[in-house]
Amino acid sequence: MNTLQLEAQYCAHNYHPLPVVLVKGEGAYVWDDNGQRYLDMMSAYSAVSHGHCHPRLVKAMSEQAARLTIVSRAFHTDTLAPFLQMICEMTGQPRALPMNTGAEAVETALKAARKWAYSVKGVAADKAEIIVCDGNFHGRTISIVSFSSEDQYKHQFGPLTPGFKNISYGDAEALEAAITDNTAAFLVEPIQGEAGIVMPPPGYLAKCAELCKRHNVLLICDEIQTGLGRTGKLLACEHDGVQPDGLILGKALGGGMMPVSLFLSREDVMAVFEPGDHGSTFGGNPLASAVALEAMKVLQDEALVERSAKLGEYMLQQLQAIKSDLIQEVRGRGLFIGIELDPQRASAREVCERLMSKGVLSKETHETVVRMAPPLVITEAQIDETVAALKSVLAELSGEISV
Ligand code: PXG
Repeated sequence: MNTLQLEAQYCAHNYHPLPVVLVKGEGAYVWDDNGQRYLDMMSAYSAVSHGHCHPRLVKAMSEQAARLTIVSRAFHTDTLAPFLQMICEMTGQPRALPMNTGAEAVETALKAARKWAYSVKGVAADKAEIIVCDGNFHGRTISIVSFSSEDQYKHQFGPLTPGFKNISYGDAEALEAAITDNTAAFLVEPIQGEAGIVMPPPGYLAKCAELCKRHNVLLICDEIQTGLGRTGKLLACEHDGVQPDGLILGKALGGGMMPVSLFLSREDVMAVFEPGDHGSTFGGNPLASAVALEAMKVLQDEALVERSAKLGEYMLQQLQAIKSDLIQEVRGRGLFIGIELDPQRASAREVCERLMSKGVLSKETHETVVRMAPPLVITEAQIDETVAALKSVLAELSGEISV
């Protein structure tokens, strides 16, 4: 049996991966089990922003792995505080609560918002509401899928968790109309990644921040995918000049080496957590903290945020210059780009399959969007290679492309 057959036999079928078996990665490249090299335009949905197997991160991880890995939070360790100090100073958030996966950090934010609503804002018991957006993606736990607008994410996973109110994304007036005295928080992605790199109108987040402030509602930004340089700023909310009351980070925080996530917040919000209220066996462990600290240093030392802004603009221009009637729109910010195809004429899955045969790995988001979110260490020449491969795929598919 080959690897694909073995996985098909033993693994739950909750994914539909492209038929490639990866065995090695370095920078923006990955290799399959036949020695074929690919450019990675996915970077694990932004988790591998530093590139694969970054030498400094491999070193930090192996050194820490040989020293101390997991002790739980029952004891202090010498790695957690320096990591949290650095990320708090970088983001301007006074305090952080460490978890592992993105969904856990989102759950942490929801718990913080509810407890803050009861203990600080004065909402009556069990009445707290959290406003979220249609098209959101915040993870896969029961509570989080309860407020997804995507049927498949919640179908037959009920009973669902109450206490959430959906509004349309990008509509600040809808937010104002949805706020009541019981509203604890507004949870939002500055750019919706899983919905297909959906960008709200300019100034949306700033308007939301103003409304939240006026109504004493917490603005919580899920920057698990958009944060840490992906959109050309350290945080995507900076494009709107917004400092959220709560911030959720994950993915690239772990340097592409391991799951590390955080909920960061204001003092009065984080103060709701007392010993025993919340936790995680692995959250903030020495291995994760050492790797994440080094990952943040690499981000600064290699100016990856600035690189994302510059190369993202270049890539967007190159992609927008492609003349193909299969493309409806190319949109994005920094190295976070979505290519929307005409659903009548092309399927994003097929484009991704053909890109793979030309040495470029990407993944469709819904049926119509091809994602381009490479490691931030990608070079201009590698972007050119990707754009050339895409042009050639589109030419094959339409038989009529002029550049
Ligand atoms: N928030 C956002 C904005 C995300 O993109 C999560 C939360 C959840 O993170 P975790 O670490 O719990 O997956 C994400 C995750 C998938 C999948 O296979 C998830 C994401 C992107 C693509 C696929 O569930 N984003």
